[in-house]
Amino acid sequence: MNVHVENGKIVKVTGMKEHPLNRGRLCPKGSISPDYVYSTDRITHPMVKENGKWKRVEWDDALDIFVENLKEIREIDPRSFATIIGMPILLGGSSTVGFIRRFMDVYGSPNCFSPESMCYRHEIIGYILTLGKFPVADPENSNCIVVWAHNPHASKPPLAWMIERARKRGAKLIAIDPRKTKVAEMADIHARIKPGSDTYLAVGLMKVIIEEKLYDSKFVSGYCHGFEKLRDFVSNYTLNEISEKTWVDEHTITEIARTFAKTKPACIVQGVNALDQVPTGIQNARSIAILHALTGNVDVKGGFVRASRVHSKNLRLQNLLPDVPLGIERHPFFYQVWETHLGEGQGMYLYDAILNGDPYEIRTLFIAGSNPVLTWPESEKTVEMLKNVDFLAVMDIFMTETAKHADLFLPATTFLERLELVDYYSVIFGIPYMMLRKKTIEPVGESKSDVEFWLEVARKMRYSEHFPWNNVEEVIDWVLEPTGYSVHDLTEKYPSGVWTGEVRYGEYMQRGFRTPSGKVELYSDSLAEMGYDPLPAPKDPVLELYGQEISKDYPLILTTGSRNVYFTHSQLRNVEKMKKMLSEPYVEIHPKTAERYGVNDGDYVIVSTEYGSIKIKAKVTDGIVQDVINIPHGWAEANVNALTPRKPADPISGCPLLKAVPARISRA
Ligand SMILES: Nc1nc2c(c(=O)[nH]1)N[C@H]1C(S)=C(S)[C@@H](COP(=O)(O)OP(=O)(O)OC[C@H]3O[C@@H](n4cnc5c(=O)[nH]c(N)nc54)[C@H](O)[C@@H]3O)O[C@H]1N2
Ligand SMILES: Nc1nc2c(c(=O)[nH]1)N[C@H]1C(S)=C(S)[C@@H](COP(=O)(O)OP(=O)(O)OC[C@H]3O[C@@H](n4cnc5c(=O)[nH]c(N)nc54)[C@H](O)[C@@H]3O)O[C@H]1N2
Ligand SMILES: [Mo]
Repeated sequence: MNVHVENGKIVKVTGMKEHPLNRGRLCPKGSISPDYVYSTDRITHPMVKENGKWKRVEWDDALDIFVENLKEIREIDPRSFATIIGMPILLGGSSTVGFIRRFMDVYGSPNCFSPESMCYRHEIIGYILTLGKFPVADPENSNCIVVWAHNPHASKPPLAWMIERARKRGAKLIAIDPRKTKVAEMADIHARIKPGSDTYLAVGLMKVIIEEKLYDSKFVSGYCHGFEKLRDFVSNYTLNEISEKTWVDEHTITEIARTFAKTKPACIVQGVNALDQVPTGIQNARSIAILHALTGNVDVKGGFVRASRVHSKNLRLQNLLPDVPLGIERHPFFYQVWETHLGEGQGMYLYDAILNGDPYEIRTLFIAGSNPVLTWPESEKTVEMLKNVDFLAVMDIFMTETAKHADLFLPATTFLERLELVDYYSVIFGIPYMMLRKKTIEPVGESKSDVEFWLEVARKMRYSEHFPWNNVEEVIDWVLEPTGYSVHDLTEKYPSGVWTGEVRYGEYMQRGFRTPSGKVELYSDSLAEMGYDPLPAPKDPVLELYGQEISKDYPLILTTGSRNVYFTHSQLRNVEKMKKMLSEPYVEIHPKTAERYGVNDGDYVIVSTEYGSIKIKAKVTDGIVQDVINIPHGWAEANVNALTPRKPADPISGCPLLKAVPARISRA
């Protein structure tokens, strides 16, 4: 976006027409950036907690406190220092994430965590295990788009606009969602699926495609491994059983399968987290990759494609590490799939380490750009964990529910007050593009950018060998070196970004698939060797994790987190303009379900699970399927994560269950 600055102050932001992704449009969150940057709630100086009270300190003292603690811990066991970084930092691109993690590599702690423990990572792993790479759907050029567990009008507007453009030129559209999203309203077919049953539906689609011989036999025989095994496997399921499990009728299953297989090219746009947060998260992603492969839509324009990556230098020094992170012995693919290193631990294992010293103690925790009290599951335990750690440092812009528990508060700049390399458009959107996010104003108050903070910590730790840089520009120039561009180029010559490669249509014909078999792994020997299901075996999350009895006490299914265009997770509630748009959280309930419990629209209800209860306003709507309730996350006044379990649910990735939790409601 274009940021208009007058006398060192941001006065407004507008869309940037030349940007290939948003093409000049902004979502409401972009437009209100000045309110966010200049919010009077911002904490703009470092603070330490003394006898339960915050005390303002100078940066140098704050840095000394932190560094002394790190030195002490390193003597005991460097692994006892852990970091959690959240979305704003992950979206800072490789020069920000890699930088913080390089520090951990040099320090000697593998214990890096992020919300990827429950988001997106699972999709990446599933696609790599199946295709040896991580492609994305290409709706812009597609004639049949399946939007599966995704609500891009709320969560990824540029993608919603791509789908709208495709729809206008006549592309078919299919939505798979328990809720009536905008995409579902636009769609030819809307499968109102039971949450958590998606692997069943995928198997049903494979069954129809295989048994009706709608698959691309040339691609399957030439480039797929394990077709016969998959064919035999899907023949074990009847459409009747799949319909019972998914609440999608047989006719609709068949129609989706036929439409998807017969329309060329076709693609499936997988949501960013809903299919992850169930026991079959990896298998869901595998299923989506398999459906593209069966129908010959891999590496095809309008299908499932990959764009060339930005060839920048990697800041990580993982070979210096003494050990793998927490959770990885149990879930090795979460850390590494063949030659692809994913570089962090499974955060659900932090709880036992901090609370029980299992398998060893975590003594110091650093959290930046994340608000786990509201965004991580089982918040009662999350709070207990934050209270139990010996030393907690939080770097944030505001005094969040998480920061309240800190011993040290470090004030961060917003994304408009620092320099960053945005080099992930190709990975997320299949657009081979790179752009520098400029520092538009000087940091507000004494706030520091995350990378500047770590540069200073590295200096005080005397890590000059691995941190030879004097400032962020030098870091980014180092990262950019192989690309032939510099910070200067991207600021002066190409301020709106540069194209960095192309979309690699037909890639497999040149280089095959980088899997052990060299083919698309419909059947995965790698999963079989580790004792996991080699085929996308469906599981009912409730039966798998709780057993049938639970439904006596908790008969409803709670899905959580559905995005809203005005907020990002727990953020922006303190921006008046946004709070006006939506002032209070709510639980969505189908009219028939509401009637059964005597609940009217606007009533307050108590929603309970085995993990806790919250009081929340009821929104009675037929926009949600019967017997399912939906609650967004990120609201301190009704924290849905008080209701969610932290226990790893997916045996392959360790992802917790956030999308199909047994629940009940009662009148408040
Ligand atoms: N405005 C805004 N945008 C965001 C974010 C934000 O907080 N605010 N967060 C960003 C992040 S980190 C992420 S991960 C993405 C997430 O963005 P999306 O992937 O769009 O995720 P959700 O809105 O959680 O869920 C998408 C849809 O999945 C449906 N769903 C729920 N459970 C199931 C299920 O079991 N099966 C199926 N088939 N569907 C189900 C929900 O009803 C919802 O309509 O959004 C990103 N964009
Ligand atoms: N029940 C349930 N829980 C969920 C989800 C769900 O669907 N259901 N979704 C999950 C998903 S997919 C995700 S990705 C996570 C997201 O989880 P988090 O990443 O923890 O989400 P946010 O609430 O956006 O927290 C970001 C914090 O960073 C601060 N911040 C902003 N910019 C900066 C910066 O530049 N530097 C620093 N240091 N701080 C900054 C903000 O003030 C805010 O406090 O939530 C997860 N939680
Ligand atoms: Mo996410």
